[in-house]
Amino acid sequence: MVFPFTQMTLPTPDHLTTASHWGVFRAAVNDGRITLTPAAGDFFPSPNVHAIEAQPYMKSRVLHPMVRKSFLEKKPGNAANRGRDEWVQVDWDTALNLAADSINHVYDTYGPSAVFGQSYGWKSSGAIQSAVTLVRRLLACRGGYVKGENNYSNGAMRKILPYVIGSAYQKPQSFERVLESAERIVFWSADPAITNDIDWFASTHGTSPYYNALINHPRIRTVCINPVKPLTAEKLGSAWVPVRPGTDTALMLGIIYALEEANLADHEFLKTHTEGWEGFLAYVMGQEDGCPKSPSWAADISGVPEATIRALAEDLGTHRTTLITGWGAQRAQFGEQFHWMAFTLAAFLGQIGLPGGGIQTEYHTGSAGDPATAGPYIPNLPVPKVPAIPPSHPDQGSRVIPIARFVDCIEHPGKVIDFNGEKITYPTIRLLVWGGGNPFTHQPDTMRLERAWRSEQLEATIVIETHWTATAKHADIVLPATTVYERNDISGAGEQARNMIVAMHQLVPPQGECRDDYWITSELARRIGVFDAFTEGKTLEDWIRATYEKAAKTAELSLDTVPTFEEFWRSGILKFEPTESGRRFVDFEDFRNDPVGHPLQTPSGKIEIWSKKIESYGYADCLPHPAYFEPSEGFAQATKEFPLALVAPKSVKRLHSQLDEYANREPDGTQLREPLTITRKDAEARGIETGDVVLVRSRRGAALTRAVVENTVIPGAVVLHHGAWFDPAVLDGKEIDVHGNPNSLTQDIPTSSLACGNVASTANVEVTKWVGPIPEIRAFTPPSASAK
Ligand SMILES: Nc1nc2c(c(=O)[nH]1)N[C@H]1C(S)=C(S)[C@@H](COP(=O)(O)OP(=O)(O)OC[C@H]3O[C@@H](n4cnc5c(=O)[nH]c(N)nc54)[C@H](O)[C@@H]3O)O[C@H]1N2
Ligand SMILES: Nc1nc2c(c(=O)[nH]1)N[C@H]1C(S)=C(S)[C@@H](COP(=O)(O)OP(=O)(O)OC[C@H]3O[C@@H](n4cnc5c(=O)[nH]c(N)nc54)[C@H](O)[C@@H]3O)O[C@H]1N2
Ligand SMILES: [Mo]
Repeated sequence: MVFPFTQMTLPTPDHLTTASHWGVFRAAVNDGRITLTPAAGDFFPSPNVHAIEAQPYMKSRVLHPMVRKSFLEKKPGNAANRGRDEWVQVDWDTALNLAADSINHVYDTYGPSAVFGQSYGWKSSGAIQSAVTLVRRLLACRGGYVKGENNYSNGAMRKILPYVIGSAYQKPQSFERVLESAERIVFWSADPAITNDIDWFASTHGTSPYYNALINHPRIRTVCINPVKPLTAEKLGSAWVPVRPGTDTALMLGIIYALEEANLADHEFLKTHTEGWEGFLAYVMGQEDGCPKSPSWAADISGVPEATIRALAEDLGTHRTTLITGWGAQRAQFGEQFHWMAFTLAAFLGQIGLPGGGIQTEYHTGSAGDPATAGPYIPNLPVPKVPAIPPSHPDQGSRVIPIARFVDCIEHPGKVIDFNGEKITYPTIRLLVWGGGNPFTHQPDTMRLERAWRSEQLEATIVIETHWTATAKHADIVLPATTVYERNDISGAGEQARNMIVAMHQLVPPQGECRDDYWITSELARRIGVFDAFTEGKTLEDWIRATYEKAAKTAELSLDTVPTFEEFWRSGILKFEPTESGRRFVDFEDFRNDPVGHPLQTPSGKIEIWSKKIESYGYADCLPHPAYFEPSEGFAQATKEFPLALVAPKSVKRLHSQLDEYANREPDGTQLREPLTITRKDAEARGIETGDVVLVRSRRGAALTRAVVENTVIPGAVVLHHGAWFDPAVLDGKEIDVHGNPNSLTQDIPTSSLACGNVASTANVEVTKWVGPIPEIRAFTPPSASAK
């Protein structure tokens, strides 16, 4: 079996170059060992370089096509055994034919409404070999699939902002302008020192010089409002205001109330640039519900002392203030309220549209704030649009579901839910195809996902993976993909600023029998009868060249000379400098100066603090104005059985689950469990010390972790970072995760009827010292397999 286009006529590179989410690198290879050196222009190289270099060689690599034993014997083969069956190593033809048969069978019998094909996930850098895009393109060519709308990153924010500012995305202000003019910067639920390590394309860490300039800055004072002491606070020496998770909107309301009391609210700005602020103020003052949202009310809920709330109002209200909002607080029940209330607070401060003032909703990731260049966008292969499912189809349901509801959808075909003003009917899902994503890491309530994944309704679960993640271990068929270091590709660098185009050179040969994502999906396309549509007759090399040549046309507008493809491929990097307009950009500047001439794309043309559109939906969980809602779990819901609140933020050592094999690895190779941060007070009450193996339980599941006793979280809350691999084991007849994946504990509920986003914290837990025998960590051990 050979791919028809095998010619490899790419020019020989002068420098080996590669790109990953963590950076752009020059590479050297000695005896198969990769050494990566951050490319010139990377201001703050990732601390994770050594783990990245080891990626192709990790113990957890998938090296051969594998099929679950009972699936191979008879499809779907005891679906309840997914994740605990034996494995059979097969040849590529057998694996591809089996996968193609399953795909064909589901399409021919039920149609595209039975296929969940969103394949959500952070795959690897590289425009052409983006596994998630290739899976979608493949299934679109076969007739379409059920799409997952929205995302796990900022689902609540992206759905609420169009109602508030008329756009889901806010173009970031140039950091130059912030540095020139700001006096206060509030990092609210934002920890850019951690989250700016990566980039959807490849990070150049372009904002690190600006962050460095904030250390001991003579004019700018920084504050971090967060249940967890952020690394950013440590690096910048910021004040840390610990807040109870899920209570920020109460805190913001308290600040707004205090601004009003102190005559510091900018009523002129509210009158000219916002809609519905008076109705909202009635809610703040308690005229709507009899409850004034005073600083003392806010203090009781948020745990932030009343005096601090008043001091914050006074300080922010009398200085040029930028609010930098991260996304952690919106990945929670009622998460929509966080950014709506933050914009409302910024409007009360009246500085939106001023340099160094207002609010930045993207700053903590993708190095937003790095002044924009005129560099081209490097797109993935297109996913063709497909016609709607014929209405008469027996499996008919909505073609699009909110992405984070996919488990609910598998469990409840035909169920009707609210979603952003519409009604969605769940289709009957019978096939999952996943490449480049890890639902056993991203979906809340992993054990509920596992139960749904084991349903007989699913005829097949096909996973294209580089590593034996929990998702791969739960598949029927696993197709082994090369890592970026084993193949060629092309990438942009600098998600927001578009600083570079990077040639991604193959550094080492494929491990085992691994094949490129483009090869795997092309071979599947051949077997499901869509090869020509899928490949358009192009080899990988043709796509790389075509992508560059299209980008070069845009590059011609800003560069004196644009290298030919051959020159680019040999040199590896094409760089773009910030433009003058990029360096001077201030968001909402035109709107501020002339709200009538430059209206926002909202119904009123202004910032909507009261949305008639949302009012028309009549949702109980998203009112016409931003509000505080008490979450179903958290501080206010502490019980004797589950007294603590969980926070599950990003880890400095991983990108989600990626690199986890190296995140808790001792120099001698010993694997440790994921650390759980608990305060001294809470640890002492439980007889727990640093290094103890501790069990964390919630109403949904349990995980074994390693205690770190430290006062870096608000007392009453514990921290378990996102991304430890789910590692289930049955102990005393009950399944527990023995490695520390936080989603073993979280709730799979929608943020609200509006965004139906995912919830990553909003969970009560209890922590106890583990006294039983300590189970082995098997997360990174590939399953053993018999040969066919
Ligand atoms: N509790 C909690 N849950 C969360 C979050 C949280 O903070 N807390 N964060 C949420 C967020 S913001 C997100 S975006 C999601 C992230 O969820 P995901 O994006 O699903 O997580 P990743 O671990 O990045 O998964 C990417 C997978 O792609 C695989 N992969 C990498 N390169 C390749 C390749 O070249 N080919 C193929 N075929 N596969 C490849 C990797 O091995 C990995 O398993 O998680 C969400 N879930
Ligand atoms: N190193 C690294 N960087 C990453 C990622 C990664 O996995 N690793 N993932 C990338 C991705 S896909 C995304 S979407 C972005 C996500 O970026 P974010 O969503 O901003 O990152 P998180 O760490 O989930 O949350 C940010 C902060 O919110 C805090 N927080 C949690 N709950 C609350 C709350 O109720 N109130 C307040 N005030 N704060 C709260 C957390 O403690 C954390 O410090 O990061 C990106 N960058
Ligand atoms: Mo994300």
